[in-house]
Amino acid sequence: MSAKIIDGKAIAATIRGEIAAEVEQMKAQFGRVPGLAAVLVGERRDSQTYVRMKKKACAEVGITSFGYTLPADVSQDELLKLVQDLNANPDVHGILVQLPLPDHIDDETILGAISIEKDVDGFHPLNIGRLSMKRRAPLFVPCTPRGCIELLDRSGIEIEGKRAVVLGRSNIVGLPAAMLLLHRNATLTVCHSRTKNLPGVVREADILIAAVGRPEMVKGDWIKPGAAVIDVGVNAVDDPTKKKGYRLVGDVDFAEAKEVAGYLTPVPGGVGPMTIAMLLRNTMDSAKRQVGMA
Ligand code: NAP
Ligand code: L37
Repeated sequence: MSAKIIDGKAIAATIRGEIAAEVEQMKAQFGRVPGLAAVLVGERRDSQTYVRMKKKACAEVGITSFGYTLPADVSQDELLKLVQDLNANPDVHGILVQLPLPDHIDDETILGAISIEKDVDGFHPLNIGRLSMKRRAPLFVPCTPRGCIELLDRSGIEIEGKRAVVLGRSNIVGLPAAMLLLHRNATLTVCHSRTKNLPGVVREADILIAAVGRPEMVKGDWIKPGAAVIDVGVNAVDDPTKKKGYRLVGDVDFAEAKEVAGYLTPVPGGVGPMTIAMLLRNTMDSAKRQVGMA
């Protein structure tokens, strides 16, 4: 059997089209467009790339982006001051502080300072708390986990009643992805670095979300035949045949998994583009709430 490859790039393009139409409608009805502030601290290459891609995606759908690049040694107070200014700015409907932040800055303090109405990354403790409780709706769902669920939904994969395994429990991916699957009535197992017999646990999954940051760790014989496999990992591995000297691989061994899984996301072109599409979606929804558009 060969898995159906879920085309995240195409699904993300569809979503961007939906958002562009809503931006037009907002412009016509309210004379306003959504605004996203993207804050980048320091010079990490990966973060620079992602923030650049996010700004470009904003421009493509008609969302105004405001970029703020701060030096790695900026003080916590200065960053806090910027967040407070953005909270007060009526043209900014969403605030994204790209993680990870330098070590001398306490990310909990910064994320907690973002107005929850503008927390389009969904990392404010109140949004995470609501995400974790029954019958409480967060204002925003974190982008990458939301993108994973959207890929399942738009591929017609049922979640309710299924055995779901999330590999990884980070604050930004694994944990919120697990909470979303629980809300959707999956029967959930969360694995991490202390899990015993990982292949055996993963093999029970009808739905697998892999977010460990270990290149091609999940092998074909870990996967239940027919399972839906969402590969969140974005790992650079050396490859002298490439112009850049590296290529990107996921946390799943794609060639092996393709022969076993029912559905599989590629890397690149799977979850990554969805992360950005969901950021636009959250920013659009935030602007709609703030201008009073239904
Ligand atoms: P992270 O903060 O490093 O968390 C990794 C998680 O995996 C931790 O819970 C860790 O367990 C677990 N883990 C690590 N090694 C393991 C092992 N050998 N066996 C079992 N569990 C193990 O990473 P993250 O931020 O969640 O990111 C994960 C991956 O997703 C990375 O490749 C990252 O680049 C990618 N990512 C992609 C997107 C996207 O949009 N596509 C967005 C964000 C991240 P412990 O908790 O026990 O340490
Ligand atoms: N929302 N996302 C949000 N907030 C943060 O603080 N760190 C972080 C975050 N992570 C993030 O932006 N990750 C991410 C990862 C991959 C892509 C985009 C965002 C992506 O589009 N990846 C492409 C390949 C990109 C490349 O060629 O380098 C892909 O197709 O997977």
